[in-house]
Amino acid sequence: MNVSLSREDVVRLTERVEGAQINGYTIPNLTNEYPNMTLSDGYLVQKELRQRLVSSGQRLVGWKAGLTSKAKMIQMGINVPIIGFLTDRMASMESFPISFQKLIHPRIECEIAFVTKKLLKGPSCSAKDVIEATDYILPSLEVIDSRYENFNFDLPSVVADNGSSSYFVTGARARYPSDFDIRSLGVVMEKNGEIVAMGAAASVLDNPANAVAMLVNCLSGLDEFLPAGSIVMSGGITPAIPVRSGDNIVARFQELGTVSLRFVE
Ligand code: OOG
Ligand code: MG
Repeated sequence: MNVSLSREDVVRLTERVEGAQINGYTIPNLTNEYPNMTLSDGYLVQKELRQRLVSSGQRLVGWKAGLTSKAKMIQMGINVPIIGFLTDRMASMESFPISFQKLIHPRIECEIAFVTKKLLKGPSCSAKDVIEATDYILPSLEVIDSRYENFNFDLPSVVADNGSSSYFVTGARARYPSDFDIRSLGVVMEKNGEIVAMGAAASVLDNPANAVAMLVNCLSGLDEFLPAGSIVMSGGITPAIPVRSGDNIVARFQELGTVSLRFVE
């Protein structure tokens, strides 16, 4: 691993990111202060953050892949997929409006979520392995909220901020991945009744199952694996859409039904 941060630096940066996440304020990119910070350093900070949240009582429920579609890579100016972790505190429900109190500049993404029934381990996990280990797939929405000013970041900084993770919501209609071709699933996203984005699941690394395989192989590089019963968000299909208090989002997925989300003060 190509790391430049000392243990003290990792702890310091984790506290900085954690403060910004909990209280909802922005911080400069971590690379401003540590220009030699690498991608591996970013994952060290992310791991420290995960361990702190877990020891404070949050439960690890799964992982997320990010920057897995061209649309997202172009929007964010980074062409390397990333991963982040998901805890029970990030899970929200469709019927439960999301409060803007601790949010900065949230954006919404529509994604295919996978729920696994078998352990998956890298370093050579394939899309076929992922499909075999998948219990079912769900339509989902992710709320991302970068802790960096103007939603601008570089790769080590966004990884340290756990891939901008904020909330995720899944829809109720579970489907078996063997029942259809995931690649051709279409999705239409509406904000306050107007179509704001649309796409097909194939935009995500040609098949969202490839994003899950990438995630498992990335986990292996971090000496981790994906336990059975994990939820995995495979990454935004379309560019992320900014939202404000009062906005209503509905994502209509072909075959998977709809997922909706409302934002309040
Ligand atoms: C990074 C997180 C990207 C996705 O689905 O691509 C992500 C960001 O864009 O802030 O969650
Ligand atoms: Mg996402």
